[in-house]
Amino acid sequence: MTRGQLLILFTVGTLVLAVAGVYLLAAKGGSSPREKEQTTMTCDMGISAARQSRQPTGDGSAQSEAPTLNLAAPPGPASEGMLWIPGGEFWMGTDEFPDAHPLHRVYVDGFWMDKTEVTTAQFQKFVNATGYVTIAERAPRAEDFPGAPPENLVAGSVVFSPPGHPVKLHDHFQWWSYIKGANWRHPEGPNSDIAKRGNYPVVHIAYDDALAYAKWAGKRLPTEAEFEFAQRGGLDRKAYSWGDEFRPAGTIMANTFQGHFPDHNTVEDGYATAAPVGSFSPNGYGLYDMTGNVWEWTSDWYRHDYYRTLAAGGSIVRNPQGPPDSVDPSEPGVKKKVHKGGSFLCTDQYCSRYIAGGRGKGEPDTGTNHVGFRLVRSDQRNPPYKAQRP
Ligand SMILES: [Ca+2]
Repeated sequence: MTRGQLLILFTVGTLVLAVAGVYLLAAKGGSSPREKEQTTMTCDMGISAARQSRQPTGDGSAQSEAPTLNLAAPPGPASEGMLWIPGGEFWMGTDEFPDAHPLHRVYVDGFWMDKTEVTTAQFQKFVNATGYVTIAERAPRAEDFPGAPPENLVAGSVVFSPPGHPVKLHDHFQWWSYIKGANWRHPEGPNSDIAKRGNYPVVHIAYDDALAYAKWAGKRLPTEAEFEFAQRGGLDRKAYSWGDEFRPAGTIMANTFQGHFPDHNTVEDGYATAAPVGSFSPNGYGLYDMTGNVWEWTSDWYRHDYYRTLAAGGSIVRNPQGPPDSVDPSEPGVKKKVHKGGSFLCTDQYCSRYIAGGRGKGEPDTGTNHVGFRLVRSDQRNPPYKAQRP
């Protein structure tokens, strides 16, 4: 699902869901509905189905290959709101999804990381200081979206708009709408605001918006490998950032989706959309919401076969920064960056990619109300990575 598809294919909404009940070809893609259904299902079929089709890793030396964390002390005092992530060697990926397979050995240098997702209050400071206008606040240009009806070329963003009844899960247009006036100040559209959401993750952030904030803050987006190393919190190949049990001793550990997706959220965890940052327990490194709440941008391009390419090399991959280009067979021709961590819409039933090692993806110009970000900073002793721009 991309911003461009919604702008071209559907009537732009105000606050009410506007979707067609039929599956339409992606304007930027070329796959048939059947092909698209199959590839989308491969990524989003839910963890139970995925486990039935999983491919065994086959390594017999797990104990000797547990993560090797760097032991050096932090290189200095932490900046406000950041934590030292020691870096080291770990197993990256998961067997649960074809695009996150196979597990492969990765080394990352130590780095500083924001303890929480960037909040609306933090983003407000950036906007106050710079006058920055996010992509969602700018009217889309006709030349960027050929084929879009002129009346659809209005500033807005993509909002989760659940139907009131069960729908087939292969058609994500059933629950995503382009809403006029939705942006970081108005997460669900013009009638919503952030007056009482200063401590919530900022959302409707496109990739370039995150880069602009990062430049102002003197930080950068994490690579996918850095995010995953940090997400695992020092644990080895666990399903979640806290261990293998989703609810250890019945405790809810993250903001995800309960009930029947997408039509009926029972909100057992207390949050139908984003939760204030730090509402749930931190992981082993002290980082909050590394699973669930909102997806987070990384600097890596998304390729479905990237892990297979790395694993084929046979050696430990050091500080990988993603492939040079993007390929997503489920939406050919649409270049995407990797999202990590999952969101408040993740559920065992659908989009289970909140599990550690799972991968999300999104077109750089597409912010939604379940995508945000957090930033990192290199240790000055290590060379900074060059951020890849879309
Ligand atoms: Ca929730």
